[in-house]
Amino acid sequence: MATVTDPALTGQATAKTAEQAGSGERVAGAQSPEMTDGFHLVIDGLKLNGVDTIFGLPGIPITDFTRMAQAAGIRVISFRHEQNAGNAAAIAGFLTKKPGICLTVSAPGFLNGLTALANATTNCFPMILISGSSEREIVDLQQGDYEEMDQLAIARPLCKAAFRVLHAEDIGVGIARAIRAAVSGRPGGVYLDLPAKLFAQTLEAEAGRRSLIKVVDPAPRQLPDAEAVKRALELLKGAKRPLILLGKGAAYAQADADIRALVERTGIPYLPMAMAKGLLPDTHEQSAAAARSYVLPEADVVMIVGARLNWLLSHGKGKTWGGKGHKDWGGQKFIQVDIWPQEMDSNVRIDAPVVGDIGSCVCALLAGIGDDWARPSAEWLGAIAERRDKNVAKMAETLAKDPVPMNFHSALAVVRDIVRANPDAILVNEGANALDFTRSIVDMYKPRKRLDVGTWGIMGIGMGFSVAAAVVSGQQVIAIEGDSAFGFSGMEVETICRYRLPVCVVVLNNNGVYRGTDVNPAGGPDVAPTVFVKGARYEKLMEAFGGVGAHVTTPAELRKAMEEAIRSRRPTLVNAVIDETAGTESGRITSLNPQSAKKK
Ligand code: ADP
Ligand code: TPW
Repeated sequence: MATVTDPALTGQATAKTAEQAGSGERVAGAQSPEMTDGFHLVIDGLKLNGVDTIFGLPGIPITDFTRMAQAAGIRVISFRHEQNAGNAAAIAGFLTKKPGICLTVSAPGFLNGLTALANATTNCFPMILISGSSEREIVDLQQGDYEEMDQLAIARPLCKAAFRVLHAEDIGVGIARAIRAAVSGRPGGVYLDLPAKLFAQTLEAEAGRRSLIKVVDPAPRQLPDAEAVKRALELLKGAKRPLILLGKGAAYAQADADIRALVERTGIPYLPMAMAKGLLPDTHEQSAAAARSYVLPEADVVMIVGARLNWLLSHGKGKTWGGKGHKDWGGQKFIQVDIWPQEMDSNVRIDAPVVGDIGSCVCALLAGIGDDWARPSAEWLGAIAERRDKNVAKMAETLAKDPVPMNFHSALAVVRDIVRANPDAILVNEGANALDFTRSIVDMYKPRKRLDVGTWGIMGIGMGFSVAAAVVSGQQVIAIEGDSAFGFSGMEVETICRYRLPVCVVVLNNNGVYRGTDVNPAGGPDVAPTVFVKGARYEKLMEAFGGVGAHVTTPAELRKAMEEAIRSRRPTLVNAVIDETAGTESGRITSLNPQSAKKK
């Protein structure tokens, strides 16, 4: 049997004799034990657990590690800023159900990666941030080491679990614990601290091999209780106006066929959250997305699958749900399917919690449904269809317009057509108006094809997500970016060019954050805080690194540039100039801006 330090397996001589490992005074004889070291044990431990890609940025103490990992056959994708590498790892985790790995240097590199780690945890994406760190004894006595920081303590509150490995023989356990913590139960971010000294430690290769762990069943199924399933089905059966809400947990679960069967066999209308779009095609006749403001207050029983009743769902109460005041309950009964028991009752009472992994829960629900399930009344379905058809017709009218200058709608009508013609393409999306309009205008047809700002509404995921999506799927990526949003990770267009990734970035350029029209209230020489350089030529950034740049001002030009990008699969940036007066403050969530009660 090949061992993990077998050179044939790792693509590199991972094991060394004691002499090669540096003990020069020893004469290498037949009896010299084969040696390994911290560098190789980390690589072997990761490979043993199926890690084939690392997203990171080299420097002390991990530069050699990146070389050795590459030599050992791991794909090492090197970024220009750790936050983007971290975002790449996080979304790779979401797409693959395996922890995405981000690798950084100590203190500043670690901190740069930390936002992505915290964001991954918030969004339930499995990732492991591995950072090199400085000398423990100097850090702990605060004696001022190179890049000194107590990284473990800082990471701990921002992730699901944090571990540090001090001895080479513990590397296997450290990696195993990190993997289990990231993917089991509710997925999330894990921090793994590897001090510089650890990499250099040597160990007899055989002892090293024995210390590694191949994690068996890293994300064990969690079967729901039969009683809980029965309770949920009884509640659903008694509903007059049922609704199913699908969240990104449902997309993550990769139980696509069963989820679709559950929706179709019950005949219940459903609403997808942003990253659950495409779990069933957005054009599905049971989609109530275009009648959202009607179904939320009107539904009497709502089954939530892999979504949280957080701000994105107005906490399950208030006017959105038919309540009188902003904290009033609308009277719905809730069924919630989630792997994390503590999610239940977080905002409103959950009448029928179904705790388990979504695959197992949906399977159990399907089994309990049987063949004689009564579909919802024609009255409920008809009322939804009426609103939906009206809203769809209204939107079609808006999209058919061809205003000069181009605006969000006329540009996104093009993107909608392109995505329809390329349903396997992965859409990355960030911005405010650029986000909200894309979400509502561009239909998705397949699961896990829409990646966006998630639970925090974070800017800066764009290029990191795009790189990872292209790397792990090999598919075309289309990134629809507000001009402000793009700026947060824009330098990674070099990374996209370097790895020749099929990414087409479309910057919806309206000269600023939200819009480009604000003026400095004091009338001084500085522009307003939300305003950028007018007429910026973002496409030249892509050209600077050998990619294709296009400057477009009409839907026809936009269509041509996007079609060419997809045909050629070349890195492309389309600077789509739109009306600088288009868009609203904060997009759809303008009401979240605090307003002082004080009279102006
Ligand atoms: P959205 O933003 O789409 O509403 P959230 O991120 O708020 O979705 O919610 C996702 C939910 O899915 C979380 O509560 C998480 O615990 C749950 N979840 C994630 N993966 C699984 C899984 N495999 N099985 C069950 N629940 C899951
Ligand atoms: C890490 C606040 C939300 S949306 C946005 C900002 C700065 C940019 C909106 O302008 P853009 O889009 O991208 O040009 P558009 O279509 O409206 O013109 N910092 C972080 N995250 C968030 N969410 C912000 C700031 C914000």
